[in-house]
Amino acid sequence: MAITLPDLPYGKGDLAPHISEQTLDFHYGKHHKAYVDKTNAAIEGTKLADASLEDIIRDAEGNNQGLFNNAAQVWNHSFYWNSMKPNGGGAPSGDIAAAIKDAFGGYDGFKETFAGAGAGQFGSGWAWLIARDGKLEVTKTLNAETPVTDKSATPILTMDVWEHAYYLDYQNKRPAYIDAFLDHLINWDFANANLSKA
Ligand code: MN3
Repeated sequence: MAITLPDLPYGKGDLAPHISEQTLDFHYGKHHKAYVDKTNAAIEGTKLADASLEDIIRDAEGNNQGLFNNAAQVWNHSFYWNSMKPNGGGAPSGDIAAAIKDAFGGYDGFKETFAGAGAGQFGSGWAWLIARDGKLEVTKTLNAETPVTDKSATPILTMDVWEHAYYLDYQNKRPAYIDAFLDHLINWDFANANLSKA
């Protein structure tokens, strides 16, 4: 049972003008697909050939860096696509709004902390909103690293800050991409669904 490239939860042009169709052509159609293909090539004929993506990531961590990088990037990108939706962003509603108020004092405090994590990740990586012990936290990870390997964390949202996520649309201006993600793209329905499992 090979790992499959999941369908995007919206059309490739549906996040424009904040993320262009051209960016999704490359980011989903080339980068994400390549991570899927390389993961499948690495597990074929091994004990992990029929394992779930999460089990592949946990097995490869600290043990097979090449497989870990590709498998974790498959998971991280699928989670990232679902962390966005057309006409998303802005202040949240539902249980996530109360949890954000509890952890960050309110939406403005969350924005500042999350944007700081994204802008402050030197080089390639990810900014995350996670739940741990019933409370929200913002974290950042380097390269392919993922909270999937952190047993006490439940991922709520993620933002890709690798240059390939924003360079075609924003060139070197990562903070402009982060602002667009926060103001126009965050899928709070997905965050609420993840929070309910934490
Ligand atoms: Mn990416």
